[in-house]
Amino acid sequence: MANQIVPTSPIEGQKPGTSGLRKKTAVFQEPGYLENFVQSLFDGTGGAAGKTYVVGGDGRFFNDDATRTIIRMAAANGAARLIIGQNGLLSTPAASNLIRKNQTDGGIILSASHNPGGQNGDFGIKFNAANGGPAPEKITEAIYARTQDITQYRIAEADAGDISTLGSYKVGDMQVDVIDPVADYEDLMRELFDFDAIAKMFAGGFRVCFDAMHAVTGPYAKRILEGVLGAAHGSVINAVPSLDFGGGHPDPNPVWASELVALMSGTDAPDFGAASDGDGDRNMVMGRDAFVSPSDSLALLTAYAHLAPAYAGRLSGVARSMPTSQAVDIVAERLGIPCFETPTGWKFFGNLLDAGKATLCGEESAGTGSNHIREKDGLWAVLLWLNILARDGRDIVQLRRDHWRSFGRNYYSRHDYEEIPTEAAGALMSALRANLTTLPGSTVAGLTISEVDNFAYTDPVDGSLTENQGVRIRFEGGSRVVLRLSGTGTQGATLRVYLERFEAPGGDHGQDVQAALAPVIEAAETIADIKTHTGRDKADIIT
Ligand code: G16
Repeated sequence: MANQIVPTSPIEGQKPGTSGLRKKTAVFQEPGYLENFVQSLFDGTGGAAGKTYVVGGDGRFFNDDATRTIIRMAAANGAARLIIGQNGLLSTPAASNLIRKNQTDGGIILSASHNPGGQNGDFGIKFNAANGGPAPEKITEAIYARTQDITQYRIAEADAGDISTLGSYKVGDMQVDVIDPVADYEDLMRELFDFDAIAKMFAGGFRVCFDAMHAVTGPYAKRILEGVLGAAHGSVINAVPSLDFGGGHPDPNPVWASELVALMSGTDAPDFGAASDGDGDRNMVMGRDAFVSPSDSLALLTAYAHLAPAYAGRLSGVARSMPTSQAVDIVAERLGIPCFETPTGWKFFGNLLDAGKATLCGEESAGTGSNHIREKDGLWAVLLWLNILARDGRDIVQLRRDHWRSFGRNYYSRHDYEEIPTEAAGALMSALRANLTTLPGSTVAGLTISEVDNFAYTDPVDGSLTENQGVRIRFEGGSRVVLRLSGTGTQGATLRVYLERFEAPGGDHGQDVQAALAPVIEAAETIADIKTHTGRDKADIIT
């Protein structure tokens, strides 16, 4: 097999963000853009020679072309074997599972997650390490460093082969195994959950609606929920992955999953609703007319995980990202297990999971997962919920009400200001950081500031320090505001403002979330001077 060695030069801006490299699809289509990054990925991780990788993506526009390029580049770089999902499809959790199960050297996942797809949408590529988790910063830094001094890339002249047919073939000396994307994942879910109890619940008339949002989870949910567990035919909607996610925004929150929200508030609403994102790692769950916030979901799953066979008596600890509400901390305290607070980004859970310090992890950004893999897992969260409901007997709304009664409620919301000029966003954060020591003691919107800090995290396993992860403002009485800039946007900057107010057990717990948070919202807007810096009167997206 002949290989081409193509001279190239560094392309600016190939620094991976919160979750891999994300750019407009058109940027990835520019000559050499993908190739430079893939070669840097191989070079920055000690070369591809003799290695085995899992490769797959969420099926968005350019997934197929990118997969073929990666096959030819892996072959030219001497990789021994690639394990590829049929048609280049793999959900992020399924890829994480395959990396672990086959003990590969890592995986290359093609996705921009919940960002829109299509020719005018976004594309992305991320590298997962041999533990199945997102590459830690020392690896992404090494890859980025390579993008800055790259001089050539290698690509096989041979065709990438047929990735639409299950089976094995060779590209030069490299073996390519095209596998069923769902089978191994289905096996894993069977090991974790009480499938009999869930099947019995469905047979008894329990109705579910799972919105796959035209993204990769469709085939997984269809096979497992409808095929294996016997949910009614049609329980999974928008189940066929499309190149542009049906023109939608595959982000499972009440704004973008509006079709599901409408269904769940109709007169004939199913008992349980759920949605997942582009690459299948995020989830949203709902009861009738009731959105369960990701932070509450993490707290409730932690409180009831013992009803699932894999977690009964096996919770060593729990972890949440810093902006995620503190609802789970209260559960952990009552269970007598540690609760870790990490920076945003699933990669920060990897060491805790590997070291057995945490069993369940979650983030406000609709991610929940466990030690079964090293990624968050949308369908896993849905199945854990179904397992809990099947074994507990209460519906999700009642279960949550009872939980608040016993643990108190953490009212929670996130306000996003999107596509603001990068300099304006930077100035807002700098101004906040400049006031860390002067703010405590002052009263804003009737709330007295008790503590302000710029969150830094020392990993308890390897001691690595990650700084500048967002500004935390605490108020007397337990309310909290966190401000940080998103690491996943592709245009300008996105300011995220996370708002939280605790209402003790025995309270009303039934207030409208935005109304309950009104003073906290006012305080956040005033302290950060959001209007002056961004020119915006209100957030673009409120979830
Ligand atoms: C990624 C990360 C998550 C993170 C989320 C939001 O999710 O994997 O850990 O919480 O981004 O990040 P940000 O607030 O920086 O935009 P995904 O689903 O996009 O891979």
